[in-house]
Amino acid sequence: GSIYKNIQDTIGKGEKLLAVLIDPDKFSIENTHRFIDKVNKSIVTHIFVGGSIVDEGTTDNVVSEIKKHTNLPIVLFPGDITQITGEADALLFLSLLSGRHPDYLIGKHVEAVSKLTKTQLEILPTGYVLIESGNITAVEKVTNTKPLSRKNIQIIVDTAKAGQLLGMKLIYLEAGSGAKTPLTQKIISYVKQELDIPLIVGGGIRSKVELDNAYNAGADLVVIGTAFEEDESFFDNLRE
Ligand code: 1GP
Repeated sequence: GSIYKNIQDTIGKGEKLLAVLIDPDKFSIENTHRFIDKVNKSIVTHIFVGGSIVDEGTTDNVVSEIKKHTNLPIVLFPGDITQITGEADALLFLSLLSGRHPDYLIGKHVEAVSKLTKTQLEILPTGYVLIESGNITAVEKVTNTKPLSRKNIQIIVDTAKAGQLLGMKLIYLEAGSGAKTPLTQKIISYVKQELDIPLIVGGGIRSKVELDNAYNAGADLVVIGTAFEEDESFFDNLRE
């Protein structure tokens, strides 16, 4: 439980965490050294690896390569079972609580067990809550589930809280990769107030202001993918 404990300890000290999300499908492996060098020199604390659709074997190769160049924890954020690799340090064991698709609530999890038990991955049970963002994102398409409406904050809060009551260790509020607008501070703060477990927030965060907004509203760990994919110097601009 070292990665989870580290997250808790860091939050306990009043510090915030930042993950870069690497989609193995879009990542050019020959650039790993240069890319991860930038990550190492930035304020990033975690490397998340995952994507909606990734060719089998690609995640394994990408994670092994990243590992050669960093000591940061590598956490799988898998779009499907084929993205599970023992090369990483931990895995977000995601339940898509915003949807009502049995595969993403329990089905895929059962299928994953035989693979997981062959690894040393630290398993992080995570309630994954997709919220509408103005455009249809990959998660919605791939899982064929509807995101929660931004207008009904009580449903969002209750969904996250239900995840905690089910024993999940993290809640991930997701606007979707490439979301038009990130989640509002109101949504983040209302959810945070009801939770005793760490809160991850991601989707559509493209500036220092938006990052700080998420932190100030109560996000403990923010995930950024697209902004860094589009501009590798993005994290240089996030220093205090
Ligand atoms: C997606 O929350 C992450 O699952 C990151 O989203 O690519 O929009 O930064 P972005």
